[in-house]
Amino acid sequence: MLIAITREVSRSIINCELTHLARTPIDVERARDQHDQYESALKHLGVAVLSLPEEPTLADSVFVEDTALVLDECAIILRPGAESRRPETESIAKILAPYRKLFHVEAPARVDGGDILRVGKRIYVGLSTRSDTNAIEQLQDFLQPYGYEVHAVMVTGCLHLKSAVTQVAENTLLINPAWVNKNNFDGMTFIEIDPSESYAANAVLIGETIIYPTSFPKTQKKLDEAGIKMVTVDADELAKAEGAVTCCSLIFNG
Ligand code: CIR
Repeated sequence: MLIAITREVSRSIINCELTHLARTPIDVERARDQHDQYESALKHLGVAVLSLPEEPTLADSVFVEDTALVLDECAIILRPGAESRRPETESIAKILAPYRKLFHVEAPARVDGGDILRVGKRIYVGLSTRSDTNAIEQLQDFLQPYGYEVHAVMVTGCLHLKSAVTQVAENTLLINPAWVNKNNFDGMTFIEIDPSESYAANAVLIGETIIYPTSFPKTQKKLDEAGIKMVTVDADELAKAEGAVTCCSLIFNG
């Protein structure tokens, strides 16, 4: 059975980290309603949702993806690139401990889960403002014994690797080629986002269906035409905090 760890939107989300967007007011209740929709979409797809309580003082704590990498064999507790986000990992380590052997990325290395894209046994790690080569070396040391290959990928113009590319089918990536080069991903086929929808490359794949934001109709049409099945959710309120759909869960086999 698939399990998703999620966390309620913090009342302090207005103080979130921002890198590429200007600060605009965020309606906490609306963000919470949209987050409920997202959890319902996960449940609809047969995922068991473990919803953690709000962390009132941790502004970005809804974005649980950035705190850990969970694989079938182990989990790695990450060291988020933004200092304000590092206290988020403690509660995630506690909840993951019964499920997996844990490794920890050690200082001074920095890496956000938003920069980690797993495709089968390949782990792509974005070199971004949040993630560095020291962390990539540590991930390599943890994961080589389990047969994973770790690849560094340059990203430009966006927060995370998964702002630029995510998996939408077994061998298919949804990509914004302005932010990441296709040559990094040998053997994959690609669906390009519509160039007028820069943030459209982030989707959550569950089985053969994606959870996808309603904000990108042109890219949605391309996905439909490619035969990708989807459940759509409103996600524009958390997008003001530079969060997308992958950011709001940690999904693993229970
Ligand atoms: C941050 O800048 O850390 C948050 N405001 C947004 C994090 C989004 N997380 C993700 O894409 N994995």
